[in-house]
Amino acid sequence: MNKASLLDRLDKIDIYPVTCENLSAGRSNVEVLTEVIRGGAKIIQLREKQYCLREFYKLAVIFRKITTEAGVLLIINDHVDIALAVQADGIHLGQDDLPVPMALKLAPGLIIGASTHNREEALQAQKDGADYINIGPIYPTKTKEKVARFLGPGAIPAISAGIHVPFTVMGGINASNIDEVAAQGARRIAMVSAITKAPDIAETVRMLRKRISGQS
Ligand code: 3NM
Repeated sequence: MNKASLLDRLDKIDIYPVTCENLSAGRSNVEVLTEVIRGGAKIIQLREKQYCLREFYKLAVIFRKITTEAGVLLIINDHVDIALAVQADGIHLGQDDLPVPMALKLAPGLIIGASTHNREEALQAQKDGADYINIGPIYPTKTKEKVARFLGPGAIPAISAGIHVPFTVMGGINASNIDEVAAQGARRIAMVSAITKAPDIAETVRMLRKRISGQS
């Protein structure tokens, strides 16, 4: 698929589930993937910090097969080589990962996303050519070990003001605060634990998607 059509699909996402097997109530990442697809998510990020590269690669192969069949975008966290190897749709990079311009050079046909934690990082990632940026953490989160100070939902308009690429928000977002985040202009919301820990993942994704679409 060419990059323009990938970006077109990225533009239309709403809930952006991100995996974490440790926080999935005993379910595998593949089970979580199947459920988020059933719930109607249009994108998923495979993020698994505890796996060795070989295991991560094997899982990415399975994710690619399932997401292709379902017409869901697959974004790989951190690993440009694995994203290319499995023909994923994109890569998500943190501030400590490969710089965005280098990822764009290695993978020009893929969506490149970047984590940012303040206005400077957001503007820099955009300048570097990121196809989307994530702004976070919005609320305190226990999911990430090394996490920056939380921003609060009020920071969303200020940080996103100069951003012309799509932006996602992340960090501690769940059913009880998603309306607050949406009220600040966020339309693409990335979540780990509110989805992976949910007793009924598909129903939770369905409900969260409705809450976002109700805002526009
Ligand atoms: N990145 P939960 S916050 C992986 O702000 C990650 O860059 C963040 O998990 C950032 O939805 C975060 O369970 C963890 O709070 C998000």
